[in-house]
Amino acid sequence: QPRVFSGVQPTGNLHLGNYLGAIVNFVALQESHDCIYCVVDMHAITVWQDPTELSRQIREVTAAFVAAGIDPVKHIVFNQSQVSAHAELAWIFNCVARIGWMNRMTQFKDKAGKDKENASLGLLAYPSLMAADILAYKATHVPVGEDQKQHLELTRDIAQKFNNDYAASIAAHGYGDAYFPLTEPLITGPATRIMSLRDGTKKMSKSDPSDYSRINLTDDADQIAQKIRKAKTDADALPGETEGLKGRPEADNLVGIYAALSGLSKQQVLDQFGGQQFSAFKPALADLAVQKLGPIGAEMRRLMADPGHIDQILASGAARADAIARPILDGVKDVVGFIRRN
Ligand code: AQP
Repeated sequence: QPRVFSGVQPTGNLHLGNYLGAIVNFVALQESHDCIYCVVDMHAITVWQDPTELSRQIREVTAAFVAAGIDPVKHIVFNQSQVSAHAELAWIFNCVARIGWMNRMTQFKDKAGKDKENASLGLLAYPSLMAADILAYKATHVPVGEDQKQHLELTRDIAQKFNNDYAASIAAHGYGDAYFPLTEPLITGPATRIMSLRDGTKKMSKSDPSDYSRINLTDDADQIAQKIRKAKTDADALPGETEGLKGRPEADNLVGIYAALSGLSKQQVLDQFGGQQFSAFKPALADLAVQKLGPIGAEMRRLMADPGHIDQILASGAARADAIARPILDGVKDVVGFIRRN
C-alpha cells in the first residue's frame, strides 16, 4: 500500500518555494495515495524559536495546508511533537546512523555556519529525526523540494542499515528480509527549486533576512506586486527559447515561477513573452501570482481567526497518526530486543 509522508517546518513565513516545491504536490497526491502531512515542530527547535511565535507558526502552517486544498479528514494533518513515536524512533536511528553521515549533510554545514561546535546537537541529528518521521509510518513516497534530496538518501541509508544490522531478528520476528521500505523521493513538477527574488543563485528561504527575497503566502496583492516589481533582473529582453535562459538565473527563475503558477511549460511562457522586456513581463507575473495566491492567503487568515478549530484538526490528525505509528514502533522495539508492556 503506497503511503505518502512529508513535513514542513513552522520556522517562519511560508513562501512561494514551499508552496510550489512541496504543498502543490501534497495536494495532488491526495487523489491517489493515503497521505500524512506533518508540521515538524521538533525539527524547528534545532535552531532556537520564540515559544509564542512557534505556537502561532504551527497553526499558520496547518492553515496553509488546509487553505491550499489538503483535506484533513480524508488524510492526516498533525504536528510532530504530539506523536511520540517520532522521538522514540529517532533515538534508535541515532544509534544506527553514523556521525560521519551527518557531518556530510550540506544543510547542516549551511545552517551551522563556521561555528559548528556551537550548533545544537539536534541540528546535526536532524536527518535522523527526518528518517524517523517517514519510517514511523513505513511511508513509501516523500514529496519534497530539491534541497531535501540528500536527506532522503540518508533516510534510505538508515533504513537499509537497520534492515542489515537486525536482519536475523527481523526474520525471527516474522517480518521477512526487511523491516523498513526504501522510501522514494518525489521531486517532481516544474518548480522543485524556486530561487530568491534578490539573488537567482540562492534558494528562496524562510530564513533569508530580506522579506523582498520571497513571496509569502500571507502577502497581500500590493506586497506581491511590489516584490515582483523590485525583483532583481538583468537588462536584456526575455529570450524566445529556453536555451536563452542559461546563465541568466534571475530570468530563469521568474519564467519558472510563471510556468509553475500557470501550468504551462517554460517554453510556452517564452512563446508568449519572448522578446519582451521585464517591464512588460513583471506585471503579468504579478497578476498571475495574486490570482493564484490571493485566495489561499485569504483562506489562511480566515482559518487563523479560529485557533481552536486548527488545534482540533491537529489533535484528530495526531490521534490517527499515532494509531498507525504505534504498532510499527512496537515492531521495532521487538526487533531491537527491548522489553515492552503490552
Ligand atoms: N526555494 C524552494 N524551492 C522549492 N522547494 C522548496 N522548499 C523549501 N524551499 C524551497 C521545500 O518546502 C518544503 C518545506 O521546507 P521546510 O520548511 O521543511 O524547510 P526548508 O527547506 O529548510 O525551508 P526554507 O524555506 O529554506 O527554510 P529555512 O530558511 O529555515 O531553511 C520542503 O519539501 C522543501 O524541499
